[in-house]
Amino acid sequence: MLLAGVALADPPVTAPTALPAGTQPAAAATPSVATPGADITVNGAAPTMAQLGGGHIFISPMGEPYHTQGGVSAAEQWFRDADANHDNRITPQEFQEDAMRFFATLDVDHNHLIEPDEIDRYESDVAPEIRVISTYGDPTLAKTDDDGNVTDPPYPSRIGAGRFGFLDAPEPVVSADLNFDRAISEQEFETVALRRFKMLDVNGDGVITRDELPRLDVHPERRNGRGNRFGQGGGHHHGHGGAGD
Ligand SMILES: [Ca+2]
Ligand SMILES: [Ca+2]
Ligand SMILES: [Ca+2]
Repeated sequence: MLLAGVALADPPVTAPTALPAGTQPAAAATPSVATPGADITVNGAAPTMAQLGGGHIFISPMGEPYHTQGGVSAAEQWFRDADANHDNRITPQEFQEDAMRFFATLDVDHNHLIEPDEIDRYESDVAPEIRVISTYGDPTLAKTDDDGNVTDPPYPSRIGAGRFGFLDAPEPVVSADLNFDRAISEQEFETVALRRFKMLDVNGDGVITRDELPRLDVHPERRNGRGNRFGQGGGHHHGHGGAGD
């Protein structure tokens, strides 16, 4: 769809002089925009209207897995769901409501806490993809020099859920346990949601728009090197998956 829009904005040059004398160049003033399913207007379109990229697996900032089959990316699907009033901005309230809706799905026994058995369920049943922790780089990027010395491929910069989301949070639910009592309260989850909101509101204007969100790889499993523009270059974690050294 976007490509179609680009093509419209930059039409092939056809020689207007080829028109027979007296023929009105009627179509010129009204370029055809009858692209099927096009809900994006070219004129004055806000940059926030561009869909979020990325692949078909996405872990939301609060840890909810999204899977899409085609069409929109999983990140885009999350944005649309979180943007409850569909104004292309996610407010802190919308972000927290999205978080607490997800919290309720994790709080199986409805005691307003996510406790260890519910964390286990989250990690093994709800979002098993976050457990696929690889500390090894893409083997196709390994280099062998003339002497046969092999240079390991670069380590991936993200592990766990961090490979599928905007934030470098390998386990976004457990990391909301602010007081380390092995349970996540509603208040903790809300507090952490607001913190994560602020991290993603890069320009600090109080709303999250699509254009300020980090770009996601289509193939996050191949992500390595420096990661995206969200940075985290400072050794936020060390890629050993908590296995102990
Ligand atoms: Ca909104
Ligand atoms: Ca519970
Ligand atoms: Ca913002």
